[in-house]
Amino acid sequence: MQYLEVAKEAACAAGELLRARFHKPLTVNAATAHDIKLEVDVLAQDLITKILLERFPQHALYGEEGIVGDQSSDHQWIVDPLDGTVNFFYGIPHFCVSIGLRFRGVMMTGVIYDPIRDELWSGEKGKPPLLNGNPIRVSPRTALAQAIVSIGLAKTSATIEAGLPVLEEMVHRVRKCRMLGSAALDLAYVACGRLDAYIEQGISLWDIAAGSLLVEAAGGRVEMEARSDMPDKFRIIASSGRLELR
Ligand code: LIP
Repeated sequence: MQYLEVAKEAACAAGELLRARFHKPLTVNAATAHDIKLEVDVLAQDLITKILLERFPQHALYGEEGIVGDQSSDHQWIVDPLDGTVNFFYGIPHFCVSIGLRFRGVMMTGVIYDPIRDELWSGEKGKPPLLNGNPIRVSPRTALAQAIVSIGLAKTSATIEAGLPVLEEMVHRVRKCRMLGSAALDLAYVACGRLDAYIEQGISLWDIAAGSLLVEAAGGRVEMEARSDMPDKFRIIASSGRLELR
């Protein structure tokens, strides 16, 4: 319980920092064809690291903006301080903070906070997850033709090439495909039944760790596979578990 409460505290504090800097002048640390790295990502991760590791100094942290501590520690926090960075940069109010805790390799705790809609998803392994304190479940829909599926293409031409055939196939089989730009919010939306599935071909652990725990705790299914051709990247299919996606 204490880990969940501290994770929520850290997510809300980082969310407050992001909200205060949204629509304000931003420092760009790096920009590539399909990605942008912002200084605010680093500031948010520093704040999260301070809150988590001051409370649990023996824990490690593995984040998009860097790692802290011995990654072979029993407890490892997996953090994306700003998921949906490109949305944030363009003023699109769809981004979040994602914080997960892994104990000896198993996800135990997950928190995702959308500071614009003030929506906080929280969950622990084996317990019903919550959205702003209310229990959530995955979608009851069983027909693919009625499903809404979010597809991510990530950040490189290799991940785009890997994802386009999935989009091309899915767009004809489901009611609607969406590309929302935040893997963590996609997973949170699957966990509470807004989306029926989320699929991405080359995504990082910090984007999907907390959300994967929430989807499974909400009764859904998560298939995650490390890509041998893309270091530290995963292929993920997260869904309600009620659809024939293959
Ligand atoms: C984003 C993911 C999204 C993916 C983007 C990017 P970031 O994470 O949430 O699913 O398609 O390319 O990876 O960079 O905003 O933390």
